[in-house]
Amino acid sequence: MRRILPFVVAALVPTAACVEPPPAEPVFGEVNGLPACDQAVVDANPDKRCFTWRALAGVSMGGGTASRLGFSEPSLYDVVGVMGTPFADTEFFFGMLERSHLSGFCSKEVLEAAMARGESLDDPSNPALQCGIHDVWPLPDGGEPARPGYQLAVEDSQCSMFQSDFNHWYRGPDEGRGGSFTRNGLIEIVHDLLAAYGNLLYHNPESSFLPPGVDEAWHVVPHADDEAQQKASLCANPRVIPSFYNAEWNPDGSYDAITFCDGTSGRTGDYDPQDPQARTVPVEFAVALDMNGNGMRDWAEPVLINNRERWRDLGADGVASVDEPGFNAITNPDPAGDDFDTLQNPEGSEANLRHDEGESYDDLGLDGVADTGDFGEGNGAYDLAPSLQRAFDRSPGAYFNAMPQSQVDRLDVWLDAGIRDFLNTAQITNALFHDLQTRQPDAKVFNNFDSLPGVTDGYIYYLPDYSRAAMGKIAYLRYGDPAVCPASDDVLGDGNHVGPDVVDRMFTLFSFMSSRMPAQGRDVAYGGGIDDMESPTGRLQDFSFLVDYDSEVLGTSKQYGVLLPPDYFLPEMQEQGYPVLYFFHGQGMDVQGTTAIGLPLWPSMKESARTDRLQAGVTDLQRAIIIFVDGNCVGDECWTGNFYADFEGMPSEHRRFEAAFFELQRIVEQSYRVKKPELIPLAELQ
Ligand SMILES: [Ca+2]
Ligand SMILES: [Ca+2]
Ligand SMILES: [Ca+2]
Ligand SMILES: [Ca+2]
Repeated sequence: MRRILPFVVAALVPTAACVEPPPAEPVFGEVNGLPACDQAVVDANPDKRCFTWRALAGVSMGGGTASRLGFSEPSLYDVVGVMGTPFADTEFFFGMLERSHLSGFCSKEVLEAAMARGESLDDPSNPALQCGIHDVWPLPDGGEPARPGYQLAVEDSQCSMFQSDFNHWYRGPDEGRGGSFTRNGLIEIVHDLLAAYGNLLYHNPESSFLPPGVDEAWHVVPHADDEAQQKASLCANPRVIPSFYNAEWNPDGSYDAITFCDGTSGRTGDYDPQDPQARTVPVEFAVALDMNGNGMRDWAEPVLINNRERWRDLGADGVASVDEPGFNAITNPDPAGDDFDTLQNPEGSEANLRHDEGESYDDLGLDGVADTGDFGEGNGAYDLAPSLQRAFDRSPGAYFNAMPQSQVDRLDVWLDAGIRDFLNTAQITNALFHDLQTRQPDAKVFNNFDSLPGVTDGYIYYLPDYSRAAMGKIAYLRYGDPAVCPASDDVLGDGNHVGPDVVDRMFTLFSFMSSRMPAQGRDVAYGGGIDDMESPTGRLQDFSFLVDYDSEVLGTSKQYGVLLPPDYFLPEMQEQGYPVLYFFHGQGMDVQGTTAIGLPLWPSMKESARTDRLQAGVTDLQRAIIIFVDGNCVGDECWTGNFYADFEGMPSEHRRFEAAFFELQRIVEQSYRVKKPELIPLAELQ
């Protein structure tokens, strides 16, 4: 070996003045222990786009998580996929819950009149007690409303906005719903939701979960061995809360509020007091008004909500549409043009379930009653319960609105939602999309799969052009055939929560995500069988598997699913990294199931099913690592889903699921060959 003498080397080194300094290594920031395309590196490199090579996506509960985390920590992700979620816009969602699922009770006067006539409040067949509006499925004989008060689909410009009232929670047809979502199941979901977000129906300084005046013992430990006994004990011992003021039903405090039990033995969303299990499920998050003083919530007795000061939701003009000059129900239904509509007038301030500047309100505190001195009363400002305000602040739309513009420009977003989803996800996602489009004009909406660019004759996931140029940085697919509106329930399952299109939805999501990161050769096809891919055992289990790990954050063992790309074990790839995509499942799903569902993506990362691509030797999906995150409840954590959130409503030390997700990402990035953040010149991205 030839040795260069030190003085010779020294002589060969040019003087410092002549040296072109090496380009400074970009310094990526760190967020939650993960390298990030933080603002400093993005701002310092306007001619490049920063890629973290991470993407987030989820469905239903998980779609809310993907949008919440993706928009609150945009420097960590390149692409966010939000599938079929009612949690896309927290404000709209809770507005819907309050005005629909938790409402529909007769007025104080109507109920008192019925009592004065000696009528039972526990009689669903009494026509005088029908004050709610709700959709019905299945349709009663002949397709006609069976009783006064029943109403078929409530139409708006978006096909249908299904309506529920407290005693009738709409579930729609079984087809396309995905999961049974019975009344008992929905009660569990609301318990979990409010355990995660905190109770949004009241302000209670003593508890972030229980209504004011309800003691800590009014709680069933989820999945405890003696769960049934706990429930029976609570239902036999309702709590009585005197002087629970409420503007609508208890303005003088003369009635007692009570805790109550609900439930059904059937696969239904309805409450029937004659059902043998009608009063077996404690509703921990709400109180009812015991107007007839019998110690239980009768069918017609109202559930109370005291979470914001009362206001006139009439728009800034303070005038209801019917009173606006020129009103005509047919030809001029909204003279001032301020009626809210999720599609046609998302900026409308009348009937948008939100207190807008200029709308009059009662400065009487959250109970709406004068001289009770409760939270917010007489302070000259419009007040919400702090828990409600916090939930609104943490809405995906609020996070998106707070993002720096350079992150808005960096991020690609995929949204989908069914136009006949029993949970009204399209209507809610419309509200989020409006926020997104306001900041990112390059956002496009597509009605049903056939309208995606490049699809001419029947939909297959590999047909559309998923590029930014064709679909926009933000693309929103509203699935379900809009041509059949308004007779929405005639089409069984089309446009429902999961829909008949669930496989198309998954492949379309992954195709979008794949197209939004430079492939850098990860789309070169491999022919042959699995044997040719050289994995440790030569079986698919090498690529698709579950991993147990110890979570320090949660203090327990957890599990995640993995899908490794087909070339992961090839010798020539051992120095190569891959993008990583995290997927959050919804309630009624689990990590085992979603890991299995993800397996069909594997062949599409290996070669194409499309003739021209097959000939060109490219794949349909670029190769990436997919991680399936577990959102299920273990032990007493919750009932059906943890929302991947750090809990506000329940003791949080073992319920820090958001912190646990960041821990999981750190573990994944140490365990697999995940690509590091990278700056790519814009010219290379054309
Ligand atoms: Ca009662
Ligand atoms: Ca309003
Ligand atoms: Ca108005
Ligand atoms: Ca106030």
